[in-house]
Amino acid sequence: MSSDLRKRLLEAFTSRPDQYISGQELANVLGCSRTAIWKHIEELRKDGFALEAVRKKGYRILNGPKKIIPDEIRFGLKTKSIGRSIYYEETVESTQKIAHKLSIEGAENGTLVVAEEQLGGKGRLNRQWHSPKFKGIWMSLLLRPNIPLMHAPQLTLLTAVAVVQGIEEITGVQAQIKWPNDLLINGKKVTGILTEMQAESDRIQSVIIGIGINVNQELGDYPEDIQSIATSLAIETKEIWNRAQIIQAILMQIEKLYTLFLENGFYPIKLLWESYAVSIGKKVTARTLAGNMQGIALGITDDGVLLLKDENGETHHIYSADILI
Ligand code: BT5
Repeated sequence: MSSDLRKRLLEAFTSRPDQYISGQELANVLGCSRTAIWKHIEELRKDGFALEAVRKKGYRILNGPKKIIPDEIRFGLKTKSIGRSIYYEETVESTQKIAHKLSIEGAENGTLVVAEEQLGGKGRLNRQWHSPKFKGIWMSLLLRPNIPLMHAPQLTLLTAVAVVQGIEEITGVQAQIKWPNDLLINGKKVTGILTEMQAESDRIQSVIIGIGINVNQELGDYPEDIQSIATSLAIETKEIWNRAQIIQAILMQIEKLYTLFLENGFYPIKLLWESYAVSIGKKVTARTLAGNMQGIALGITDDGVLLLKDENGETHHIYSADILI
């Protein structure tokens, strides 16, 4: 389907919200046949747009793609384990919380929790993650890797690479990774990742990877305090995106990279990660719980730890911090 025609069709609808537009008028304005319009409308419907058709009046858009239908994620998903089992709910406190509960109940590796809205979405260090209804991808993936405890943070970096690749595949936009868990487009945050773990003595029971992706928000959808630091795929591309399709692309990438990781270790992931990293080679400030430290971000170790060279030439290992570029 011509994406240009689709875009213009959506523009025609969104410029006249609540109004009916006849098929003939749409065909005239967009310079195509009424059959082409009808086909595009069917495609949009398939993508979850609520489009109403009334005889003699025409078409009207009721709203953008609304719900994520779990079947839409499952359909055509070629993964073996990642996302084969999907737990979906419209409103939750946090998908992380549900995934933790499912983990205790013995949920299988690859189980995915998806919600339309989180009332208590979590960032790191108990910060809030703004998760408005129908606008983004709020999901948690449960993995049961047989790896040493200290390697678990590598899965955050692996996920960041997978999300960059999934987003790029669908939207054509390449986000950049800011160590350890932010994805940025034009310097603003489009995705945050939160990795939590359940472990017993030194054995990992499960790793729960929370992924929050801003997809169809407009700037006004954000609270004021994050408007200047956040962006969404829609803001950057001026298009509304089908979230199920993006989830599918990301799950495929996660499975590919996770298999590579289990077979060959972190090194191949590290190389990919570095190719998308924004902070490497730059002067940054690492804000850690122990205080701020300035220096040049040299790169990451084979374990995924950030290396920071301070002004005295001394190199520090940073395990956890917020990075200001
Ligand atoms: C993160 O924390 O970036 C991890 C976010 C993980 C969210 C997912 S959604 C699915 C799963 N379920 C959950 O409950 N959580 C995970 P951190 O690096 O600490 O960043 C948090 C900070 O980002 C906040 O203090 C705000 O400044 C900013 N922020 C909050 N909501 C945002 C949003 N929607 N977009 C961009 N920035 C946001």
